[in-house]
Amino acid sequence: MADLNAGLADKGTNFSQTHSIRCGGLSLDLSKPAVMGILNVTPDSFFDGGNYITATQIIDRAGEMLNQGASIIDVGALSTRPNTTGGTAEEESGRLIPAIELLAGHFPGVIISADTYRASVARQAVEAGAAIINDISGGTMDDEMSRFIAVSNAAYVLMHIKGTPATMQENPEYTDVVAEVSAFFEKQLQPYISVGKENIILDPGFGFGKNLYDNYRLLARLKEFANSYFPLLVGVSRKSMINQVLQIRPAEALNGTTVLNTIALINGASILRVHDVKEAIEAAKLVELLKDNNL
Ligand code: 7PM
Repeated sequence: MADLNAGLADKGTNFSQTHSIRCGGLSLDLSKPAVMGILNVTPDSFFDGGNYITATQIIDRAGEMLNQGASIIDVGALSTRPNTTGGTAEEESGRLIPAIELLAGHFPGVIISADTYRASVARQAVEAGAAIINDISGGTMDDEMSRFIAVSNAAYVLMHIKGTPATMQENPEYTDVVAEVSAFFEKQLQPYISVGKENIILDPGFGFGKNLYDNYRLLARLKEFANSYFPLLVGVSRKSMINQVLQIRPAEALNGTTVLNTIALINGASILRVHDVKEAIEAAKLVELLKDNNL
């Protein structure tokens, strides 16, 4: 993973020394782990089941997550569940942009993340007040995305996916999943390293074109990514890597989620993307004490 630092090595710093990243006009404090709360404004999201559609519901749910300690609200308007195509750009932006405008107006100073792989939607989202673009394709599904992000002040979550949401779970195979995800990061980072963009967050993309064992391999070896210049985001909340092992439904997966979030934190995650903010904050507080070097 040393190569991930190559383009930035001359800056004489790495993420472990910077502790914050710029998100548009805002700054995200990463001196301790941050929690990103998931806010779905889709009619068919797999866990929240299509709640949070009306303006009141959006404000109430975001307010609740902020009260519980979330630093970021991640707004998504497109289902990226396996075997779906998601919907058109118009359907997506028609739900996403009003939600972002509403949140930006109601919670000024709060970091809003827009979950989209489309450059046109990302541009509108930033204009509407989004400070982070969360791209589950890491720039692979829209050639315009890297051009936009390279010149934007918005932070960028560069997530690994193998394939596309429609096909990713068909039969993913890796020789070395950690090496392949690292190589993907290096390739997809190039447009940003070449312009000196620093506010990028890396995400191994749990469940996105990985089988059960690939997901656990990534979690076990997360430290190999955490050594890079860029902070790491982990999203395991109520995912099948928990439900499959425990033979439970997503609604029953909070305890398993907390267990995996704890492991992710111990292994160097800086940001947890979750449905359940309170429990993630608790895990972060406890692990921070464990990591305290004065022990
Ligand atoms: C159905 C299946 C619906 C899976 C939703 C999902 C991540 C993400 C998602 C992640 C980042 C979910 C996923 N997962 N963005 N968006 N990292 N950066 O469980 O792991 O929320 S969608």
